Amino acid sequence: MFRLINLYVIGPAGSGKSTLVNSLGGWMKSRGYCVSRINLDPGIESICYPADFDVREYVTVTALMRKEQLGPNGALIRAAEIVEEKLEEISERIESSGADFRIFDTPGQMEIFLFRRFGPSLISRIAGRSVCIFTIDPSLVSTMLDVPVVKLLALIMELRLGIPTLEVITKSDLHSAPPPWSALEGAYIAQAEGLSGELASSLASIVGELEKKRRLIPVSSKTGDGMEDLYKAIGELFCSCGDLT
Ligand SMILES: Nc1nc2c(ncn2[C@@H]2O[C@H](COP(=O)(O)OP(=O)(O)OP(=O)(O)O)[C@@H](O)[C@H]2O)c(=O)[nH]1
Ligand SMILES: [Mg+2]
Repeated sequence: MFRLINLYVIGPAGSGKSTLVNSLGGWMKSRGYCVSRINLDPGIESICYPADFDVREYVTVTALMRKEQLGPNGALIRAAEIVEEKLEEISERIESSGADFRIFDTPGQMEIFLFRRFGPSLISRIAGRSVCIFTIDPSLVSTMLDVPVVKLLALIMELRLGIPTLEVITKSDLHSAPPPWSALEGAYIAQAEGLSGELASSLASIVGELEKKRRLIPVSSKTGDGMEDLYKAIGELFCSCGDLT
């Protein structure tokens, strides 16, 4: 018997969320799972996957910009408020789909999902086990100073949403994996001075701990590389053998 698992794909703008919703969903379907793909981004123009639920039935950023004379960010915030007002109806509709996995696509301005009530409220309402898949564009981790930024962002996300988080490096067909933090830690501390030097040392130990406990999972939505690894990592969150069946 499969467990119902909600996968919330969250990450910075353009990091490959929507494409991953499509490719991971396709990969799971090809292995016989029943998958439901859900668009929670009211700003998206066109969706690259067959959506079983589309929040744009309720509100779109483009329409709000016109109707309420708002800029794109203001309209997105307003859209999040409108969605929140309809949360009961929306969560009931999402739950009515009988899937093994529900994969949620979220807005590129991730603070809308993360720091407004919309995201955490939705997650707490939807039944099933939930996982955050934090998508990281490899071009954002090209220097040693980038590693702590993404690791800490993922940690903040986990604390804010209260669900386990997997760190996924997308577009692995375009870039090689970032260097391990352990190899860079000394250099990171060495370049900071004064108070920031002391803080850098504490930060380095937190990031080092995070790296030991949570690896970066490289995936490519274009080639399908890493999908199996991601699937296993989801399984390992709930069962040490990694088997979801
Ligand atoms: N080569 C390559 N390109 C990718 C991959 N995943 C996504 N892309 C490209 O990256 C761009 C952004 O992808 P999206 O899936 O729209 O990213 P997103 O995070 O949903 O973007 P927003 O919703 O605007 O924040 C698109 O041009 C994709 O085709 C990948 O694995 N490999
Ligand atoms: Mg998108």
